Amino acid sequence: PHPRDVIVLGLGGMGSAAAYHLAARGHRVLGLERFGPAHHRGSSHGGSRIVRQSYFEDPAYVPLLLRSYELFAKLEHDTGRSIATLCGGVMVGRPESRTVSGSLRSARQWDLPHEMLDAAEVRRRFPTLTPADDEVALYEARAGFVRPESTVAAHLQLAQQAGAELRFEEPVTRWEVLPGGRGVRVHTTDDVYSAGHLVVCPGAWAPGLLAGLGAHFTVERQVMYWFRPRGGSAPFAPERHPVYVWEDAEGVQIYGFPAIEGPDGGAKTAFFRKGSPCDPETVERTVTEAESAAMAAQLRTRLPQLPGSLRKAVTCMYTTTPDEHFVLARHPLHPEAVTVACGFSGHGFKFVPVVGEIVADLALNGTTEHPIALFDPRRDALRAPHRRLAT
Ligand code: PYC
Repeated sequence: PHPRDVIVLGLGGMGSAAAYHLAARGHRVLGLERFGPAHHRGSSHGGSRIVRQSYFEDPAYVPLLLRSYELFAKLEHDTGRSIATLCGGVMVGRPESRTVSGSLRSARQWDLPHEMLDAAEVRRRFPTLTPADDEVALYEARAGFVRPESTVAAHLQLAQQAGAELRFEEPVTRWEVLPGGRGVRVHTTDDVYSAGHLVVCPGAWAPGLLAGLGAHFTVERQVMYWFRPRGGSAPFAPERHPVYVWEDAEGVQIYGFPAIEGPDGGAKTAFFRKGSPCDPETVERTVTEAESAAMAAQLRTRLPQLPGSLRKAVTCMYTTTPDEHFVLARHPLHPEAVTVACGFSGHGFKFVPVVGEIVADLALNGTTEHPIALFDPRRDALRAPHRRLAT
């Protein structure tokens, strides 16, 4: 018998949620994290993440989103923390763009509340946004944002309250399955631990820690920018400003938020899925003037009060699969002993609570009632190098 039932490798967004759900079901959990609690060196920081339900990536995500919204609300209730703000959201682009047509497809298929707005109506309702005449928007009142650091802190708090042992500043160097699949051994810089089952939530460290999957992961350096709007932040207040994903005629997407950090905090914006390949250990954290200028150029015609002045720019990472769908399953080579949750491809955070639930189902029962066929690690698409999806 092992001293622990499950080891969770990585306590970022997904791992913290997994540790909570496993501990809450009464299992003995050890969580291991290379950095501190709710740190800023992975993929779960930056103050805000978009939540939306009319999901342009694929309608198969919608049931997971509906459950995630329920679990975000429960997390707020159970911890008293403020995590989600449903300020509304617009998906903007030409009608045939992936952002607009894909969102509409999901909204129709799942009968989600939404409105289609022409460019003039967008400009009337949201005066900070100035789409071109040939652009439209799908407006979703239930879109908005969640706070990633608060989400992680909330899951860590609840995991500890449920009895999980969480160890920080302790990087995992390698793991192995014991003979006959009878559990796992996990080596860190400090110690060696064993358990009946291992859950691997490695974020940007997937290529090293999950090499055996044989999947192509591209770890991408991304930059988030906070601009103080010209003329002040009032029109960008969350009471009147939506989140947005906005696709141009070339298929390039930007996204952004209201000014959620007070009058001087700026409005956060970034390119969506336009990063450069990096190594998580050596990623360049300095942001150049040329990078900020490229972001600013995207904003001038679309949100004319931006760029205003740059307050700060912060890097983070995506871990992108070739088809930009997640990897979420028992490990195909170690189906008895290991569960994997990785490759969230820059659109995972809104799924954090439901991924925690699914990982607990998989680790404890080998199966889940949630629809996760799209995330099979054995799919052919994972063997090909990453290619930007056509719009
Ligand atoms: O998933 O909505 C999203 C998103 C926007 C930018 C990065 N991810």
